[in-house]
Amino acid sequence: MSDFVSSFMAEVKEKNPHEKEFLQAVEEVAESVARIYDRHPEYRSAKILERIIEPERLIMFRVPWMDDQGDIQINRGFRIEMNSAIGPYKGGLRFHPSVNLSILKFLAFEQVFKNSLTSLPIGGGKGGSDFDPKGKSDNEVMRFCQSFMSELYRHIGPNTDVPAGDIGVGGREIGFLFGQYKKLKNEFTGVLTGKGLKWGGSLIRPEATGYGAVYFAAEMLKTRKETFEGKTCLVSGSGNVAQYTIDKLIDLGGKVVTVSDSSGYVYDEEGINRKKLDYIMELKNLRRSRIHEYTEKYKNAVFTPVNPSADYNPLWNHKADCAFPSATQNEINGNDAKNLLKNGVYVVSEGANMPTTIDGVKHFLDAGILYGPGKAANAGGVAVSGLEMSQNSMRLPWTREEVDNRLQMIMKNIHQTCVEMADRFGTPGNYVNGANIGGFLKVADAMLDQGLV
Ligand code: NDP
Ligand code: 2IT
Repeated sequence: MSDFVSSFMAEVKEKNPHEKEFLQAVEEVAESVARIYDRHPEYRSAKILERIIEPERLIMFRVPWMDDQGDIQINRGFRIEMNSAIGPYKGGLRFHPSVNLSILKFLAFEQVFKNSLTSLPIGGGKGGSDFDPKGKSDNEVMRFCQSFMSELYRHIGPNTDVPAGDIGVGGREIGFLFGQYKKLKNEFTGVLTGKGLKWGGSLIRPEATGYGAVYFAAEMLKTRKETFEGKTCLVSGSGNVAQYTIDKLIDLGGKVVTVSDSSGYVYDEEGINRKKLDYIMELKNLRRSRIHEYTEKYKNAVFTPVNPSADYNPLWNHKADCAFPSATQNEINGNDAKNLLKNGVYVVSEGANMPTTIDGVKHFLDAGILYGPGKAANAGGVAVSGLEMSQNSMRLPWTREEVDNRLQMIMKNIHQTCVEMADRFGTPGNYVNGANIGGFLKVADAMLDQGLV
């Protein structure tokens, strides 16, 4: 660790002692920014990184709602408006019992760089609640969303802050949130993305994160003149990102052998074909059920429960070529990274945000594999959100092909930026530095232009 990074991190730790996920995300970026500061003292003297790590605004609020039994429930709501140098705050909402300030600050921080990489005019934000949608009725989810929006509506707007989905927030939740915003503001605007297709949503938005993670991996493979044809892939998660990652991998000739949720994972040696993927979508999206049920229908597949506090996750210990972590943060630790490498994995494209611990990242970088960090590899979701905003502003929807072509172009450009920046700053092939530096420079220049605000 350079002197700059250790003294900078010591200060950040002192100010945010309990925010371990946030500190992890900042440390990784600081290592890359140190390279920029060495060559460009103007960013150092303007204290750009020191400013970027402080949210422009942080909103925290009470979310009271009534459950189906008539009992009062209280959750906590958050919105972190992290950086608006290049556009309105933009980023998802996460509803999950683990949500806290550290997790949302890390996500908002990552979002700033990710959104910058998309080349669209979107700043960074994130929000959510410790509400757990699991096991709740549609009416309970609706009442919660209405209460959440009854406070959030005064802080957001199509030119101010545009939330979207993340873990636990999909089409159903965006619908309830949009309905309440529209009622309170008496305005039909593009204030949220991931909307339904009949009321302002964009084609390809549901698919975008997963498709984008595969497009990014395809670009990485291209640098070695390879394709997905015949490659075995490990995918974690079974939600939005995992489903469309599998969809695109099937399209491109890959063989996906795993899928998971927070209770464990399924290994299907024969591979998940389109029919099986349809079943996963039915299980997760319609029946809102658990992934182990997959093995009740497809008897050759094996379900293994996973203990989250174990030393390693057996999902990452199968022979494969590629891995697409698509569940949550820190799902690949140092042991998992070693297991992946031992099993022949040489392509990792992160659909999830920060799924790999710092130790795990180090193993991937030392091994020189094709490792695409989340802020680059999963930027397709927010990129198509940006395209949804454009279509809303024009009041003109684009076709599926138009949006998919733009998504492919954006992922290609992000890949190119990563490669060029990694080269220019002396670490060829290091997509972590490439993404951090590429994302940072645009935001930093905008901040310099706009003065000390
Ligand atoms: P979903 O809610 O649709 O699915 C989440 C999946 O991850 C579920 O299978 C869930 O299992 C599993 N999961 C969630 N938390 C944990 C945990 N603590 N341990 C193990 N498994 C867990 O969310 P998304 O697919 O939208 O999001 C997945 C990841 O992708 C997140 O990191 C998110 O930040 C990131 N991402 C999402 C984007 C989007 O557009 N949606 C864009 C860019 C990144 P279970 O059902 O058991 O909870
Ligand atoms: O992490 C992410 O990029 C998202 N959850 C999507 C954000 C968005 O605004 O579409």
